[in-house]
Order: sequence, then C-alpha cells, then structure tokens
Amino acid sequence: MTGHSDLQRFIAESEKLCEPANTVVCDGSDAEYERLIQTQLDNGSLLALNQKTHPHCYLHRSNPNDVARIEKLTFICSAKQEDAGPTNQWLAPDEAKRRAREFFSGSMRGRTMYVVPYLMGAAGSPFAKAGVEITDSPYVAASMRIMTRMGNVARDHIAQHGDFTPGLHSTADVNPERRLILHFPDEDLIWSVGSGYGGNALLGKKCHALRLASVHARNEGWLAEHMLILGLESPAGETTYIAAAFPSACGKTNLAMLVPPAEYKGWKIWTVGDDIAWLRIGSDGRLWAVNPEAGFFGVAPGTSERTNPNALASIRANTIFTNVAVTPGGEPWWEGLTEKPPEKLTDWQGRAWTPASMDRAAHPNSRFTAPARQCPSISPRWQDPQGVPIGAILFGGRRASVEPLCYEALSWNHGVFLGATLGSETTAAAAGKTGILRRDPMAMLPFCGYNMADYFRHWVELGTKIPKPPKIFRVDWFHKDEQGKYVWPGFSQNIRVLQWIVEQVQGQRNASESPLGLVPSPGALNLDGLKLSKAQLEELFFVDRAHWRSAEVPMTREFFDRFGAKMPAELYAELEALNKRMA
Ligand code: GTP
Ligand code: SPV
Ligand code: MN
Repeated sequence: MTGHSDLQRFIAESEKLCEPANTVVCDGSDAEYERLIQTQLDNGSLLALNQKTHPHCYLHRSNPNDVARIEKLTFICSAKQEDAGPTNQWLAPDEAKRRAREFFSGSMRGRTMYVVPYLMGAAGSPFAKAGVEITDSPYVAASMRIMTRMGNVARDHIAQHGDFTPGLHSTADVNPERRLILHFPDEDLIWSVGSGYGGNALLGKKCHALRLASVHARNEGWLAEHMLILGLESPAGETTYIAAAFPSACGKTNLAMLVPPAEYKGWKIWTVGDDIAWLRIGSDGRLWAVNPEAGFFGVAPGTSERTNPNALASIRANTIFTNVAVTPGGEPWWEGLTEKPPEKLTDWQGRAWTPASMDRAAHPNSRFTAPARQCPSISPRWQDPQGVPIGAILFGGRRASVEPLCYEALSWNHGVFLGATLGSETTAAAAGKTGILRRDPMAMLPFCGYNMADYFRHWVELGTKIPKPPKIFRVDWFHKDEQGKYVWPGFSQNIRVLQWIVEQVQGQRNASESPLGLVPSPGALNLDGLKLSKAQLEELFFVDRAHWRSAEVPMTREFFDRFGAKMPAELYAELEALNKRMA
C-alpha cells in the first residue's frame, strides 16, 4: 500500500470487519507506552514485577494454548501453489481470506483497535521498510514499541516514502481452531488471527522482516535472513563482522552477546542483531548487513550470569517477560537462571510451584522482550544506516552427532549447499514435538516466503554478483556424548571457533582438507585453558564416512528431490562431489 489515503482505507476496512469500540493511532511516545502498560495492569493481563530490582518490568502470561509459533497454521497465500513450494503450507488467497474473514468478523467488539505504524531498519536508512500493524492487543502494541521503531517516526517515513506493508492482527478468542497466520506476497499483506504470541502476532518480525521481505529480497537482489550479526574485535583493534543462521532456540542471541572468557583478554564481541539480518551488496563489492529490529525477543530458559551476562544486563529494566515464573519477591525466574531453583515460585501459569513439582516452572519457550540499546555489548554501529560489512556467514544446527564442530566451505556454491542441507533437532520455539531431526535450510524453513528451490537459486545467483563474498562456515555447538552430556563447552568458549573463522577470513591458511570441507589444522584451534581431552576433540571432528554415504547423502538427495525440476543443478553437483569425497 502507498501513502496516506491507502492507510486511511486500511483502517476503515479493518474497523468495518472487526468492529472495535474505538481506534487509537499510536504515536510511539513514552506517555502512550505507559498507557498501554496501565491498560494491561488494570485488566490483569500484565503483572508488575519487583519495581525495585526490575524497574518498569512486567510479566505477561499467555493462554496456555498459545505459547509458541504455530507452523501448521501458518500459510503462504501466493496465487500459485508452486510459488509457495513444497516446504510451505499454501492456501489460495481467496480461500484464505474467506476463512480468516469469518474469524476477524466482529472480533474487536468492545475492544480498542490500535493502529501501529512501525519501521524495520533505522530511520533514515535507505534499507528501512515501513509497516502498519492493526491489532486489538495492547501487549502486541507495547511489544512492537520495544521491537521496532514505532509511531510517528514510521508515519513520517510513510508520508515521505509512501510504501508500507499492512498487517491485520486480532487475538480474537485465542482459539487454536480459529487461528491463522496468513501471508499474501502478491499484495504484500499479512493477516494473523487467533494468537497473541511472538512470531504469530508481532507482525514486523517473522511475518514482515522474513517471510514477505524474503520475497522482496529475491525480486530486488538482496537477502532477508534468520541471522544474528556480531562484530569480533581482536586485541589489535580490528573488527570482523559475522552473520550466523541457527534455527530457533539454537543459540543466536547467546552468540551475538558473547562475553569472552578470561583467556581472551583484549577480545570483544559487539552485538549488532540477534535474530534477523538484511544483507545487500555494497558499492565496495562486499556484503553489508543491517539488523532491522530495535529489540530482542529472547529465549529465557538457560539465560544466566554464566551463559549470557549481557542478556541479563539487558533485561534489568523496561522489559516485558512472557510465561516465566515469579519468585515470592516478584522477580522473574526460569530454569537455568540459578543453579538451584528457589524453594517457592509461582509458575508460568500462575500456580504455586516447589522444586518437588513435576512440571517446569517457566515455559520452555518463555521469553523476554527488551530494547536492544540496553545491551552492554551493543555495537556503536548497530543503527548504522548502511549496516556493517560481513566477512563470514555461519550456518549452525543442533545435532548431537555427525556434524563436526566447525568447517569452512570450499567455495560459495559449497557454502550455499552447507546452508541448504542444514539439519537440526526441533525446539520449543514452535508448537510440536521437540528433539526431532529435520532439514532446516539456512534456518529459514519456517520463514521463507516463497519456493525454497527458488530461494536456493537466488543464493547461487547472488554468489556470481558479489565481487568480495564472505566466506561460509558450518558450526555445531551441540555434540553429545554417550551419557547425553554436551561435549563442547559452548557459550563464551565459542569464541575459540570464531577466532579461527576470523583468521581464515583474514587469509591465514590454518585449515586442512576433510571430506566435508576445510577443518582447522592441528593446533589451529586455540584450546588453551580448556578441559577438553584428546578423545573429545577427536570426537568433535570425527567424520563417519560410511554413515555419510549411506545415510546423510541419500537423505539430502531425497530432500532435494522434493523440489523437482526447480532444484538448482549446482546443489546436486555439490552433493555428488560430497559423495565422491566420502569414498
Ligand atoms: P530464537 O530467538 O528462537 O531464534 O533463538 P536463538 O537462536 O536466539 O537461541 P538462544 O541464543 O536464545 O538459545 C536457545 C537455547 O540454547 C538457550 O536455552 C541457550 O541457553 C542454549 N544455548 C545457546 N548457546 C549454546 C551453546 O553454545 N551450547 C549449549 N549447550 N547451549 C546453548
Ligand atoms: C523464533 O522462533 O525464531 C523466534 C521467536 O525468534 S518468534 O518471534 O516467536 O518467531
Ligand atoms: Mn528467531
């Protein structure tokens, strides 16, 4: 949609369909944020946490049937099913609207309709894109104020530049039977009904900045990716920027905020983004990345002073927690925050909890919503309108075996292959069984707005257009031994792998050939001060050739075959080459 009159029409049509009691156009001011919070405190949908220890922090408990993204109710509604591809759910646009209209119809009766203009990208950045989310949820409006540049800044942008992506959202009756998350790439439109949770409801995030943006990106020659962005500064003061794609709940926020261990004196990680990257070829021939978001919607469980002190510092104030537990003193708590749980808690559903309780106190997908500017490691360039130049792209999954700790692609197309073949065990970030191995190409399986074979082709073609491409790597922090314990210490120790990667980018040839790609030469990975046995190190880099030939290669071929004739020949060629190297 373009300009003021389209916006007025979008508001009028939404009012007619949803029949709200009144309409509020959000300006993004502090006073308005306070009002949004107060409304929820008054109706009990937000609880104030301890305002001494956690000023301006609140807890939201979502409906227990609405605690994660719901992939089976998420659809790409392109005119042709082929354009959605075999990995997306598809509905014809008319049919999708017919079904959803019924759920939207009168859904805002007695409620306020909030019109939320927002920007993805910093104001003034040539890459910023505007959206307008219409929602009946003050939780969503308040969360959008944290996660995006919301209000007048976006309205001004629309007045100046015209285009915006409309999104209509209603929590309606939060009924899974009457829930749909719909994307209309041909008219650049989002409809989401029946859920108030995260990626289902904060439409700027996964719906706009990934699913619809990925379609724009293909048409315009850039990339919209599920990637963190960080800068690694060496003791010499040189900073190398890295973008990394890991599936949901597989370590992006943690890596983006890494605090170097004591042995890494003089090293520093700068956080640019923790979930989404928009990447473009710059005039200097390198790939440049911006973080389109303004906040973090991070996984709470596992976050602690030991694992991610920067996240803890970021969520001390002005944070909305969702589905965490609360201590008797009104402080938020989740599994992993402290070594021992407190003697008494209120769990994520508001029930009394003790360590003897069978259930977890916080939901496994409980989250915090916090402003990015509060992160101690936030990069001075995080809002740079041009972004930062990317030296390396990482693809990583959660696999207990098979994948080495780290290796480098032999070429751009081999790197695309490493992204396209990413496999990972499912997590609590999406509804459904966890721990199931599935293909999650580029960590974009749930977020690519078009046929993934065309997406792979776009990646291959982009490689021919980047004069100075980043190097591509695969990593896996999640090896488990026979007892089910993680072999690699992970978290802050992941900097050891980043150091090797940066050295590779800088042209040091500290790598040896393996059938999978380039692995660190003996001694190239800095392991000083780590308690890692020789056997453990060997396990981390062991390649079971017979298993690759008999299981991984055929599994990959089967996956590629699902895309039929659209699948780029370049990726089949990489698969054949891999098979040969495994001989
Ligand atoms: P989304 O926000 O869903 O996209 O997730 P994310 O990719 O940002 O994942 P996040 O960093 O929040 O980590 C998810 C879970 O993995 C948390 O419970 C972390 O504590 C855990 N985790 C992160 N990094 C590591 C690691 O290096 N090793 C191990 N063992 N666990 C990790
Ligand atoms: C993810 O699932 O990758 C998230 C959380 O970052 S959500 O916003 O719900 O998509
Ligand atoms: Mn994510």
